[in-house]
Amino acid sequence: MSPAATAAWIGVGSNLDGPAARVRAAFDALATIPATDLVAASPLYGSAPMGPADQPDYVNAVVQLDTALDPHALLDALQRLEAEAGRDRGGERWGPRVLDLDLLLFGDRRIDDARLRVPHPGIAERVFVLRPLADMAPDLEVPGLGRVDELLDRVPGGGLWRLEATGA
Ligand code: A4P
Ligand code: MG
Repeated sequence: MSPAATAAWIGVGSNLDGPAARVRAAFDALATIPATDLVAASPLYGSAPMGPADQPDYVNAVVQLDTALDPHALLDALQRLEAEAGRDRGGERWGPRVLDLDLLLFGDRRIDDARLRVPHPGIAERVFVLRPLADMAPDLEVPGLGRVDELLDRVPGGGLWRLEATGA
């Protein structure tokens, strides 16, 4: 990747239609984004749903990319992959989905416009984001909020379990 590449961190979530396989397939799909390398993927975690409780448990993970795209072009690519996975954008807020790809961090950038907020606004409250992020980069600085391991210490730890490599 060129020297201009930026480290981008993506939250991956699914709670429908074979979620663990969906998350693993998303790792492969993320690796096909143009001008972008997949650097690392976290372990998979099971997690209790945030939002409406009458939906299946989630599988969550985090991926580190190295990208020469700008953040909005990367968001376009993520939304394309969600659509290809059969994501129906008409569902209720925080309702079930086959694939959710959130742009968590884009280098040390802070972005707040009509399409994109980075760091992702939920990052500091979500154990299913912070735990896998801490597996890969505990000392990473979340712009304006602090280190990943410190943020993780401050969120309730329940409702999250590590899945085995072969887990469903
Ligand atoms: N958008 C703005 N900033 C971003 C960003 N940093 N990354 C805009 C991605 N998108 C961003 O997103 C709505 C709009 O947000 C996009 O069009 C984009 O322009 P969406 O993915 O269509 O909507 P959504 O995902 O239904 O809503 P929202 O509020 O983003 O939900 P979240 O935060 O994605 O949460 N429980 C567990 N255990 N695990 C989960 O992964 N996920 C959700 C969804 C609910 N409960 C969960 C989990
Ligand atoms: Mg989302």
